[in-house]
Formats: sequence, structure tokens, C-alpha cells
Amino acid sequence: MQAIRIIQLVGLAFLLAIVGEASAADRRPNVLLILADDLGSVDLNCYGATDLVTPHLNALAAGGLRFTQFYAPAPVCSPSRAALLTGRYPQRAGVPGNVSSEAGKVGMPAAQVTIAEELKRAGYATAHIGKWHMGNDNSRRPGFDHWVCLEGQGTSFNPVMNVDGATVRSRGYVTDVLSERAVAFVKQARSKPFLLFFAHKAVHPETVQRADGSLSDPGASHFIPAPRHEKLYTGAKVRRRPNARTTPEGKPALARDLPGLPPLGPATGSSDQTILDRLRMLAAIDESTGDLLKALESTGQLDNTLVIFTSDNGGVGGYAREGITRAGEVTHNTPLRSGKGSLYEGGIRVPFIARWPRSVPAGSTTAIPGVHVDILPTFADLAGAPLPDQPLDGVSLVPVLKAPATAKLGRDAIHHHFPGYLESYVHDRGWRTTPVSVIREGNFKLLEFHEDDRIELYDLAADIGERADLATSRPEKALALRRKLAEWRISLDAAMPTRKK
Ligand SMILES: [Ca+2]
Repeated sequence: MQAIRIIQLVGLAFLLAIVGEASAADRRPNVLLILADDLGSVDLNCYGATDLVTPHLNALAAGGLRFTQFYAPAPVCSPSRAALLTGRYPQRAGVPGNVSSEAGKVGMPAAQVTIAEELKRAGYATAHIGKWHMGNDNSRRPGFDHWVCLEGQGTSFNPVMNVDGATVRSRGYVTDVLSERAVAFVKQARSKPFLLFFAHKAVHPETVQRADGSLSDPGASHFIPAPRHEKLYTGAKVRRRPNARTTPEGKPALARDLPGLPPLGPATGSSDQTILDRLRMLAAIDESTGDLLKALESTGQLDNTLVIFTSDNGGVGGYAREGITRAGEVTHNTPLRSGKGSLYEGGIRVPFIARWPRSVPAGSTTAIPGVHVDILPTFADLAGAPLPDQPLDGVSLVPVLKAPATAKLGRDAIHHHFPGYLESYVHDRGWRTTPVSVIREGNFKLLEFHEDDRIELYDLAADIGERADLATSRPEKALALRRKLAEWRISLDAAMPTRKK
């Protein structure tokens, strides 16, 4: 009798365990991660922009948390995306720079564990839709049950896509084509939570990809909006930095004649049409975000989905002060210094909005800095998944999501390391960046330029535009940060640039 009772109790405990597990699983949030391309942190109304209209993204921010100091891990696409997916800085993720878009090229090393592999193991349904840019082949996207990938940079109309390994030619405007796929995935009936990594082509310009994977001159490229947005902002005043179209007087290296190129000056600056067309492209992203929120609502998932909206690197603009005038000035990036391709704030600051009504206070903001390497630990935390067995660089942002005003992350510093050159499409005197490492600790940011061992030190709280270099006036601070930065590079075994022999 006693034995039967024990068996019954064990049985009951087992049943409770199953029920407990099922109800716990039911409460885990879906995760919708929306990534824009080249959208800086100043290009949304909810981040202060007044020259464009983003009602759905404003609503997303009003219903959730807006980070005011969020960083991409790199100033360009591939390394930033690899870091986002793996929770590891680009050097550790095996993607230190942009990956060739040549057909058949494999990108991120297979040994890297992605957020999709993490969540799939934890019982999530996983999908990637949109731009990949970490290799251009038909292989499975690591950890994704379902994937719809643009080939290379993708095209604005009728994009050719890799759908679960098969080549598919779609019809329509790229943001709409991808958005329809994303909405369909969100609406699918399923018994488990989902992770959707939805990476837009917009607001990247239309570049021509050559057979060898190289791209046409982005300075000559243009932005293509959806036909329904072609007239949006017509007649609007175009906002530029005062120096955006000036002639580079006093800079003979930039002013000298280059074969086949017109002299730099107002005529070579970005046109009004180019600038407005980029904002028109953003309108389709905004509408797409609205469609996804509506799809979540109509399927009863809105309250338990963490929706994140962010971008892979800063906006294209703000270069004139650096003497770079052919890289495009398609956004003003004010008040930040420089833009995409640079490790000044304009190149790496991005919007980051998180909406999850169950836990995130609506209409909140936080000045706690975050980085995309935090995404994997954050999602693993929410899914109750063990962290992958490899060193990580990010921390879980869940404490900030739940208590944006009071959370403490326990992170000492944020780092960047870019050991190469990024061209400005002018000539060898107009780099968007030369090899550089960066450390931000508290509000101090130190940049170490490896070409000439030069350092710059800024107090971002007092000087968000990085104008007053404190390296000479605060030598102890500069030295301390430089030491920490070197220690970090050693811990990462980071590749360093070498001189040409
Ligand atoms: Ca990008």
C-alpha cells in the first residue's frame, strides 16, 4: 500500500513537473528583432528628428524603452551583424571586417554559436528574413529553421532570394516583399515561442554588385523608395550640416584633380533627391513595423513579444569635418561626429527600442549604454537557455529592460577594434577610418589610432560631438584607458595592422 502511495506521489510530482514546465514555456516571450541598415540614431522622430515622419516606430518607442546610448559593435555591416548574432566582438566572432558578397562566398565561421542556435535548442521556432551579408551562399543560416535571404546586398525591386536553400525570384518592392514574409511567419500557428531576425535592406543605397562581389561607388549610388512614397516630402526643406557641401579649401590633398572625377564642391555633395529618397525608404520600414505590430495583435501575441528595433551601424553623413566629401552626406548625423565607417559616435551609435509590455515600462528611456553583443545573453536569459560554451562579450540587458532607471549592468567598459582601413571613395587621403581601437568607460572615450600611435580622449557627457580632445589635459585618464584598451586587445588576441614592407 505504502509502495503504491509513493508511486502515486512520484506520478503526481512528475505530472506537476510537466505542467510546470509547459506553463513556464508558455510564458517565455517571442522575440522579434528588426534590424535596419545604415540607420543612425538621429533618424527617427522618437530620437529627435524633425525632417521625417515615423509614426509606427514612435508608437513602438512610446510602448516600450528607448536606449539613448546604444552601440553597434562595428561601423559597417558584416562585423556588426556577426557580433549581434554571436554575442562576441567581431574579432572573436571571426568576422573582423566586411565579408565579400561574391556568389558562393561563405562568411561567418561555422564554429560560432548564434542566437538562433541558442534559442532553437531552448525550444524556439527560428527564422531569418532579409539581408544576411555574412557570406553569400545557399547553405543553412546557422540555427534558423527557416530563412529568406537576399542575395548579397539585394535589389530594391523583384529581389532574388534564397528561401530555405532554394533560389526564388520575388515580385515587388524589397521592404514589402520581406515584410509580407515576416508577417506570415509571425501569424503561423505554433505551440512554441519564436525568434524572428528581420533584417531590412533599407536604408542602404542601391549599389551595383559586380560578378566578383565588389560594389559600385557608393558615392554615386542612389536610394530607391517604394512607388507609393515617391512624392513623400516633396518640397520639404532638406536639412544638412552647414559644411556638407563646401569646397575643401585649405585641404590640398582633397582639392587636387583626380582623373575622371569632377572637383569637390557643391555639385559633388549629395543631392536633395538623394537625401529625400533615403527618408522615403525609411517610410516603408516604418509601415512594415506597423504591419508586424498589427499581426502580433491580431494573433494575440503582442503583449508577450519582445520587439526590438535597431540598426547595424550609424548613418551615412557628418563627414565634411573630417575632410571626406565623396562618401555621401545623406544624413546630417547632428550632433554626432562623422558617420558610417568611422568609430567616432556617428559611425557606431544606433537606435535601440525594446517593447515588451509584460515587463518593460512603456514610454521609458535609459542612458545605460548597450551594445549589440548584449543581444545573445539577453535573449538566452529570457528563454532560460544556458549560455554557449564559448567566451562572450555581452551581458544580459534584462535588468535594464525591467528597471531602466535603476538597473546596474556591472560592465566596466565597451570596446571597439577595427584593424583595417575603410575607404571614403576619394583616394588614399580620405579614409572614413584608419586602424583604430576604442574604449568607453563611464563617459570617457579614448580612441587609439594605430597608424601613428595617436590617441584622442573625449568626455561624451560634456562633448557628444567629440570636439574637445582631452588627451593632453587629462594625461592620467588617457594613460589608464590606453592600458585597459591594450589589455583588452591582448585578451581577445585581436589582429593588429602591420606596416607594408
Ligand atoms: Ca550597414
